[in-house]
Amino acid sequence: MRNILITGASSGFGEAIARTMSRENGRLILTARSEDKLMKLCDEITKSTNCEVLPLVFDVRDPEACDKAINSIPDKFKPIDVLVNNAGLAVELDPIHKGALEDWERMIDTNIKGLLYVTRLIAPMMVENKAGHIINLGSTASHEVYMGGGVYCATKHAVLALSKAMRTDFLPYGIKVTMIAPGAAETNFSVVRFHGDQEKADKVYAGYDPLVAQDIADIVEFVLSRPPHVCLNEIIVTPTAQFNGVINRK
Ligand code: NDP
Ligand code: 8X3
Repeated sequence: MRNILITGASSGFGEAIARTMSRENGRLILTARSEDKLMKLCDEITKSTNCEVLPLVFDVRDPEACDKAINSIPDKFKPIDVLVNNAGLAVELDPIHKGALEDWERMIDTNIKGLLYVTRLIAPMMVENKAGHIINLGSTASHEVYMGGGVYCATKHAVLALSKAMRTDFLPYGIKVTMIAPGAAETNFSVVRFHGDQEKADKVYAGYDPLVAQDIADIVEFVLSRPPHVCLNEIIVTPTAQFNGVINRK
């Protein structure tokens, strides 16, 4: 029975990963800021599976809140076997000379610093246990840069660097690290990027079949089903109509 902690479980990939992994009937720790959405998901999983669920409401950008939340996890949900660092976002599509500091800080603080804060609290349990698996959500933006996406792409390049760093640092302890790098997926991602403008968000996915959250959840399930001697270091997945974040059929 595995203990799995998923950040950003209130929406999109995180929510789909939570539903999929709940079929294992293990224990899930689901985190996000949106308490209502998180509680609704936890209730649903509790009613429909034998999985035990612990909701933790906190902002990954706040190191003290991360500390308090992770330290509140009851022993029953420990050791944490799997950490899915999924919480993240893009804000706007501005060229660097027009970028708003506030947007840059939201992306850098969530996608890089938040991922580090959470990992720093969970990884010692894995090191002590000499086992564990960390899955980081990178992106095709971990490899390419597109117009207006500079700071978001920089944060996802950082996730690639940190995934490699974790893999090397944790190698002596038998901890697996996998970075999943999706291309365009229709979740709440673009709605958040464009401050709730659904029409603008819809245009991102018009004219082709984007990935959906379940595609990523299926990959996580596959990654977590490999035998102990196999570590998938990185998986790049795009819609068939997209080669990477720059070249697509649209
Ligand atoms: P969603 O907007 O649907 O979900 C993002 C999740 O992250 C939400 O649960 C949100 O919860 C959580 N989150 C955001 N900011 C914070 C924060 N400060 N503290 C805690 N939780 C936070 O987007 P996706 O599911 O698409 O994105 C998930 C990850 O996948 C992100 O890292 C994204 O960069 C990456 N990705 C997305 C792609 C796409 O095209 N959709 C492609 C490649 C990668 P709440 O707001 O409740 O806190
Ligand atoms: C999200 C996909 O293409 O918007 O990481 O960067 S993209």
